[in-house]
Amino acid sequence: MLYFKNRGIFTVNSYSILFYYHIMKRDSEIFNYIQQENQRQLYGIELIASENFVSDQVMEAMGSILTNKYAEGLPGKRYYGGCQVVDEIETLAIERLKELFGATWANVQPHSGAQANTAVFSAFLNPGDKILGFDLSHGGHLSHGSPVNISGKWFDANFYGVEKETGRIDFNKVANQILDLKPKLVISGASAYSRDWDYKTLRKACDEVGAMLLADISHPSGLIAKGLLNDPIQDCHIVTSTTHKTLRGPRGGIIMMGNDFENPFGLTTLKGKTKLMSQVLDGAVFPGTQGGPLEHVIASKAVAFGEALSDDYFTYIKQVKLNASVMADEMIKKGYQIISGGTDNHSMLIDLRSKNLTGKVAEAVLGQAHITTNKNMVPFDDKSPFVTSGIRFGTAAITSRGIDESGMVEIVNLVDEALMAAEDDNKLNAIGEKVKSMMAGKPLFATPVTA
Ligand code: DSN
Repeated sequence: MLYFKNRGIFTVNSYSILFYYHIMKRDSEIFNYIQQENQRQLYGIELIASENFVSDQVMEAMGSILTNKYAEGLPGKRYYGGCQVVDEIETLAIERLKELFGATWANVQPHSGAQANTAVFSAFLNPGDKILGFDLSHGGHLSHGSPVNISGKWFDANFYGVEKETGRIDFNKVANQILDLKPKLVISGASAYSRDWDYKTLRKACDEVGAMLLADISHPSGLIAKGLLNDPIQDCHIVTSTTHKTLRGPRGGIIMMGNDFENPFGLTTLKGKTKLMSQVLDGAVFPGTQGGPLEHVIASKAVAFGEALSDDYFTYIKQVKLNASVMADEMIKKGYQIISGGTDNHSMLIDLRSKNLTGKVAEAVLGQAHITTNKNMVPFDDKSPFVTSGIRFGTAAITSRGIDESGMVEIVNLVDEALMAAEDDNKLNAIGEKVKSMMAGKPLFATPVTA
């Protein structure tokens, strides 16, 4: 039998209460805001696909005295003294991460997913080089070549998208695009794409033109780690990810390599030694694009990787996937149009045009009912990114709170009720009360315990 430990509704654990006590005495302004955010998180339904709730241990490591330590460099090769303890911590983080994904090499220092991607670009590209990524307006990510990001400003960014009829990427078409374009780097991965990726087809095309293949698995990394989606590690030259989405760690980034870590890259050095791709990447993180690593966050990443190696996490992430598929089915039953007709992962993108709603209105209406989401462009959208025709849902956070399939049916009913009451404040407030009572008493991080 599976049940969930409840550690009270004021906050997530006693450590946090201690933390609040100190901060209350020393800075009541900030304490009040943190308490307000604590209440918002506790009583709301969190459906933002890129968010999650971390365990007490993950949070404790992040709030630890490790924040005091400078450690530029890598374990055993630092530019500061006193790194003997953080060396052990960072090494453990790297080893756990490699075990989790079956990677051969890893760097755990990137401060975020966008930083991890920027390090990859700075390692292997020169300004003006051609890159090929998934179109932002079809569900891609800013750091994959958008003109407002360094990746689009410094490189010749080209894009692939989904098919209008299916809402899916046709990987054979992308392979042909790679053969025609001959980019230096191809990026797979998305912020709002609910289907799996064909890394093998992409790699074959990349090999034919000598392109490098990067998989940014920030969204589905937890599902990939546990074998619930295709594995990019051996097929892609490089894999980047955030650590705070389905992986349920602190906010941060990582870079990994599988088969290609010992590939030589670039010119031989003055001493006649050829650099390996992994060495070039290490140098691109520090000193290339970052200064001192955040060792408190690296410790917290290590804790999260340890959790993700456990059977409890496997139970959790399977439930995330099941909850998403139940949610998509229930939305479809209520007449909503899911891009690609469903989901293989934790997320879904919903085109609201058939309901005569914009993403902007839907986000605001659901917010009034304490259901947090984000508006999102849908493929071939006729509205601006500030309005959008779509909304994106994800189940990683709500599953951390202990919600199962029956809870997802209840949530879809509340979502639909709210969207259908878009201009009725009284009704939206009443739905908000139902949401509050549904979430009351559910801890942010509900640890599954097998009795
Ligand atoms: N902005 C994040 C997301 O919501 O998907 C990705 O960086």
